[in-house]
Amino acid sequence: MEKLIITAALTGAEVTRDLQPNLPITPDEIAQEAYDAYKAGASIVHIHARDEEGNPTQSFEVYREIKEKIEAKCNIIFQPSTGGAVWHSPEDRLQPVELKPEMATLSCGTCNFGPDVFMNSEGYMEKFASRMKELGVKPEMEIFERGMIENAKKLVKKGLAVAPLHFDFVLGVPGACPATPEDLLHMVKAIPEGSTWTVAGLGRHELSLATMAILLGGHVRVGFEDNIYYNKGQLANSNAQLVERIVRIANELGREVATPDEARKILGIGR
Ligand code: KMH
Ligand code: ZN
Repeated sequence: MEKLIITAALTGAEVTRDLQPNLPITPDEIAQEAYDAYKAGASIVHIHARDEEGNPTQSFEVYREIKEKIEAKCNIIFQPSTGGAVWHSPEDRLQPVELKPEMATLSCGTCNFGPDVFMNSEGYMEKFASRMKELGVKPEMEIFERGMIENAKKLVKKGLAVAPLHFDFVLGVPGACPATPEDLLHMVKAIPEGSTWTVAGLGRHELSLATMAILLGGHVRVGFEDNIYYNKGQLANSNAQLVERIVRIANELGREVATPDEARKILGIGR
């Protein structure tokens, strides 16, 4: 089995310091948290930037500062969000792609997102995909619902994305696909042969779906964006603490953990 790629989703757009006092917000805090996650075993960091008030921002400048600060510390793969927050415009969301990161997320359809709607029309998905292709940015296809896999395949068919694709199943968003083992299996069976995949189970589902992914040959995303707890009622101390647990489980189950360079090879980055 391929080595395990662990992504640390450090901040997200929805979590606040009131909910998780250890949430990294400033570029310095995010870079330090990325470095700690890297030392713990993460090979990708999924980044959401925040402005000086702590609100989500898709500012090119803030992402640039974060990217430079992380790169000064380690060679972890920098993966900015193009999902942003539900209220960001598509134009704003696309800004960090102009930094030409090795990877960026690409949400593959519209769904309910708690009380809100996370809008991803076909036209904008195509725009995001083609800009990423032009700049040589590997998209991570964010899948919140089963039909979104078909949207991702359509991007390949239209020549806007290149197979093999890398998918991230984000399961357990209120209003979208639940995070049961059966739901994950359904998703895994639906992606084209040769694809790679990771799973981000929300809240208490993070650990069970991560363990399934380790066993099934998939990859794992953990972090405060998806889950702020270590155990029921016990907040996590850091993103690194959540990464460390995945490394321990992988070791127990006999799955080796990938370094950033090994992750690059598995994902075909920089070929
Ligand atoms: N914050 C969500 C509305 C991504 O990063 O690409 C979208 C999101 C997806 O987090
Ligand atoms: Zn995100």
